[in-house]
Amino acid sequence: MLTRREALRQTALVVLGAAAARGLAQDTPATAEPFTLPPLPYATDALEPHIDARTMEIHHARHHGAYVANLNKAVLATPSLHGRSLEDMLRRLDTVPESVRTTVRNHGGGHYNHTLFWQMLAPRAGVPRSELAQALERAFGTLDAFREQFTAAALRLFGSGWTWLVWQEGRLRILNTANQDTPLAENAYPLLGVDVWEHAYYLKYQNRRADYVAAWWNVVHWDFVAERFAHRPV
Ligand code: MN3
Repeated sequence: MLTRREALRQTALVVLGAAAARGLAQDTPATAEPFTLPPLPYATDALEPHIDARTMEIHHARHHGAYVANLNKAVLATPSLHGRSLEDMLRRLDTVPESVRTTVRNHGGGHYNHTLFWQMLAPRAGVPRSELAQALERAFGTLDAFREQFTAAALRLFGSGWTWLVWQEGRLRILNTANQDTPLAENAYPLLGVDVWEHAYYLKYQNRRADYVAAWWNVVHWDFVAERFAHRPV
């Protein structure tokens, strides 16, 4: 049985997911800006001390904002893309006209990845819920072993990119993507991801990515991850 508080929280998660999904679908007609920067689901200082307010401000408004602006410019200039969802474009990049393919890959990928990233964070981390916890244990042995393998993947990623926990070919996997490439392009469904671009941590942690990733575990929104796992594609 769900307590009332849990039920309210799940409703909030679903509403939040729906709001973010709207940001990834295009409004018609195509004259308007097709994609919008979703608001952060918490205050910029909510993840202190693990992720500082200034980093969150710049990361959300400027970096994510620029991905949205550049994606909109490319889509508006390309009539064959009008009305297509971002997920569909990223899943089938080969169907995106060559003139804007790199822009959609980088800036569309940036919009998709960051829209998820904000929702994957919360001031209080919680713990993986039972179904997800059991699946993680089956896949990686123990929850600690999962954390260790995920952290190791994030530290070994050279340059800019993301480390993900994904559902791919019927199993849980850890996946690294370069730059703003998305798991969608690898036919994988992202459950949890950490942004390891320096812009995600340099102000507070400088070059110490290991310290950033260690702190990041404290603000993982496990309820959101568990919801995605429960609704993963079969
Ligand atoms: Mn980023």
